[in-house]
Amino acid sequence: MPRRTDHLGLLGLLADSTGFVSGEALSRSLGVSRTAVWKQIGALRQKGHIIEAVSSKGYRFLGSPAPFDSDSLSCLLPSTIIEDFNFVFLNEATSTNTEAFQRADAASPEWTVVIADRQTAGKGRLGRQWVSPGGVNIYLSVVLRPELPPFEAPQLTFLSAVAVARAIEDTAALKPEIKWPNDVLIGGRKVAGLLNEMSAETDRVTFVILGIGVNINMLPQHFPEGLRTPPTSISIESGKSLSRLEFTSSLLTHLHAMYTDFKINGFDRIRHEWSCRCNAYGKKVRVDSGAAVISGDFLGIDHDGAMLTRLENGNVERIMSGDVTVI
Ligand code: BT5
Repeated sequence: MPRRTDHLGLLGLLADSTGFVSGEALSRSLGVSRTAVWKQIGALRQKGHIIEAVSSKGYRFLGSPAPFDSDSLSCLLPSTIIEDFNFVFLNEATSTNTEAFQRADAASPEWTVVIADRQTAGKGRLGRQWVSPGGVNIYLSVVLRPELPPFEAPQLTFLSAVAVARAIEDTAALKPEIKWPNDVLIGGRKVAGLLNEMSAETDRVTFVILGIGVNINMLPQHFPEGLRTPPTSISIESGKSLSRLEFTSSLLTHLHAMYTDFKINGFDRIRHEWSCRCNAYGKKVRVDSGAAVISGDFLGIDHDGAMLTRLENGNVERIMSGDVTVI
C-alpha cells in the first residue's frame, strides 16, 4: 500500500523506526520537501506527539499523547460533528476542569474538549477529590457557551449525566442509574462523577465547563479506602476491559446530540429522561441537608436543578443540596 504523504504518513515512518531518522530520509520516503517535513513535525507536536529533534541526527519518535489522539478519535466520531470539536490531549493535568476553565477564559471556542490520561489534583464538589490514576479512566472537560441565565446552568449537569448513562449502555450494555445531583451508579456503586463550573455575568452565562470523570478500566485495588459511595468501574461490572477511545466517542456523540436538541427544545426532554433514569424515580427518599433530615416521595427535578420531594403533609419541598438515600 502506498505510504500517505501527510503528517499521518510521517508519524507512521517515525513510529516504525527505532532510532533517529534524518530529515532528508523522511523527505525522500514521503516524496515531499524538507520544509514540508519540518511543518508536519510541528503539526504532530501540536497534537501532542512527542518528537525529539537533534540537528546532526534528525528526528526520533518518543510517544503519542495519552489516552489517545484527535486523529483516532476523529475516525470514530460521526463526520457531521467532527469539525465542531477542538481537542486538547494531555498526559497529565492537575484538573481538566482547571485547564478547560483557563482556556475558556482565554476565549477558547465552544466544544473545546480537554482530555487527560491522569489528574494530579482531580476535583469533586465542595473541595472533595476525584481519584484519577493514569492509563485506566476518562477525565474530560468540555467548554460550552449556552445562552442561559446563571440559575439554569445546572441543567447542563443533568444533560451530561444522561449522556454518560447513554454511553455506558451503548458501549458496555450495562444498566446505569443516575443519583441526584451528579453521580452515575451501576448496581448502587459510583462509576462516574460530574463537576460543572461556570463563569457568568449577572444575567447570563459566559461559559460552562462540563467536567466528567468515568471509571472505565479501574480495578478494585486502584480505589482508596473510605470513598463516600462504594465505587466501581465499567470493567469491574462487565468483566471486560473497554476501549477508552470508544467510550469517549460515544459520550461526545451523545453530548453533542443532546446539547443541540437542548438549544432548540429546552430542558424538558432532558428532565424527562433524567427522571426516568434516576435511582429515586417513583420511590421514597430521605434527604440529609446538614441542617435537617426530611423524607418524602421523590417527584423529580426543577428548572434550576432543585430536587422536588412531596412531604407527608402534602407540601412540595425544593432541595438545593444534600445527601439523598432511597428508602
Ligand atoms: C464528583 O464530586 O463526583 C465530581 C467528580 C468530577 C470528576 C471530573 S474528572 C474530569 C473533571 N476534572 C476534575 O478535576 N473533575 C472533573 P463529588 O460528588 O463531590 O464526589 C467526590 C467523592 O467521590 C469523593 O469525596 C470520594 O468519596 C468519591 N470518589 C473520588 N474519586 C472517585 C472515583 N474515581 N470513583 C468513585 N468515587 C470517587
